[in-house]
Amino acid sequence: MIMDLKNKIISVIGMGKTGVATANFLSRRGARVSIMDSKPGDQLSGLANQVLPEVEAVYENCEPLADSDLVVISPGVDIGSGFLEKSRQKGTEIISEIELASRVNSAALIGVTGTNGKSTCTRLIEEILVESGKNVQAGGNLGTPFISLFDQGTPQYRVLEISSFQMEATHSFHPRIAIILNITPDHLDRHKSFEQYAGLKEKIYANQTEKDFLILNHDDPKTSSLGTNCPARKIFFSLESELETGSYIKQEKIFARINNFEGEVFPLSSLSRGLRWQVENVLPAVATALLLEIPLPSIKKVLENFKGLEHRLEWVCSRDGVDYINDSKGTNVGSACKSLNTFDRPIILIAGGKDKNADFSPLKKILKEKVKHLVLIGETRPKFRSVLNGSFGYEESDSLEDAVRKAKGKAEKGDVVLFSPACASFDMFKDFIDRGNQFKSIVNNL
Ligand code: UMA
Repeated sequence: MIMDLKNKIISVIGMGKTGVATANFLSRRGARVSIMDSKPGDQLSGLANQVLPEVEAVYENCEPLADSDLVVISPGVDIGSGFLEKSRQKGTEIISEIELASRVNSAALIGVTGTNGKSTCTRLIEEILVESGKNVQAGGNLGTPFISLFDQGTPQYRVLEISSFQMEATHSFHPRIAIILNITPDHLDRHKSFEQYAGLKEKIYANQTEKDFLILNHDDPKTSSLGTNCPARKIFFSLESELETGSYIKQEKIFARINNFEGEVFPLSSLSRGLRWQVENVLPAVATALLLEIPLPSIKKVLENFKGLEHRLEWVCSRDGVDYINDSKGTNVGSACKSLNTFDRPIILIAGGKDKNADFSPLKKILKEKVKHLVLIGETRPKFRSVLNGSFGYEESDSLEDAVRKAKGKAEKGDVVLFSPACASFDMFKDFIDRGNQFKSIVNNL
């Protein structure tokens, strides 16, 4: 569904990565584009300088132009925002950048969604396809907006990490292979309920047909039962059960039964250090590769050498026999629980940050099972205090540096110091990247 953009009046909301790429894309195709942001120009990142001169930039006001033919919103813009009301009332179409890109895209899409593990799975699929000689691009929530990929030519495959934010105002997204890794509560400060959040994740397969594939986590009760009305072929992955169709773990090895392949893929002991703690995200990538008939040697080579992603269960260093792990991307409770479950050794956990209206109570049980000592930082300290309500001891710190020192003080040889905040970062840091980098720098200077 290629759109006729010539001379169309289009308002793009948000002057971040997505908005700037979208505005320039539309302008190059002949649209009359305005880009607006709620912030003043001097508070925006340098990206605003990359807006083409033909595009009108509006600051401190993100209301679309009254005569807009189309409004395109960035992922950070809530579809329910008051400043979109007049456009809604007028019946102006409001779409996401993912929707716009979907209407233009002609490459086969692989879409990866879920609450946790999306980035690792996306990158892994990209690397396996590249290794086997395929022409492939990766992007989406990962960092490079989908719309930016069109500047890099048309590949055979586009592998996209898709967030719940990006699925608001998206209708045409149609991946040939859709993957849902897991669904646990997150972003409940933006979405009204867990059901609404989960519904946005489920939209990933809304347009799939019997020619497509839907890969689901067999071990996650929320995802294993999805897709009953979806005509795509369902493929499962599991850490716990041997599957008739899908990828799974048996006797410490990855096995698969997919297409014409049946048998062992790879021993867990040979997985790269970056993947050893991410097996759950490796299985759907293996399933995707086998569905696309990628030869086994290419899969094995990537599984052996994959570096892992920064800020996701990232090993920083060992000091006095204690491993320090940066999991700053652990921005929700489900992610922190997964990370805690990864280790079979005593854990000193540093957690806390900015609240996303999360329910912390699922942490209570796992803290008792896995955590030797807890150090809390950030804005959520009072909330943790009331949830734990004396059931679990902890220390508090006003700074990350102090928290790391307190954690070090409690750690003994063989322990893990895990920084997995379970919260957003914006109370004390620019973003989760800044937070992870500060953690690494503090640890490296211990
Ligand atoms: N803005 C407004 N009005 C609003 C909201 C935002 O004007 O109501 C403006 C802000 O002032 C800012 C700009 O919009 O200048 C930012 O837009 P944005 O938040 O959409 O950020 P982008 O730079 O375009 O980055 C987005 C994703 N950001 C979010 O989803 C919040 C990036 O995901 C993604 O990598 C990028 O597009 C490329 O696709 C980040 C993220 O935190 C990493 N994602 C969440 C997560 O992973 O948990 C979903």
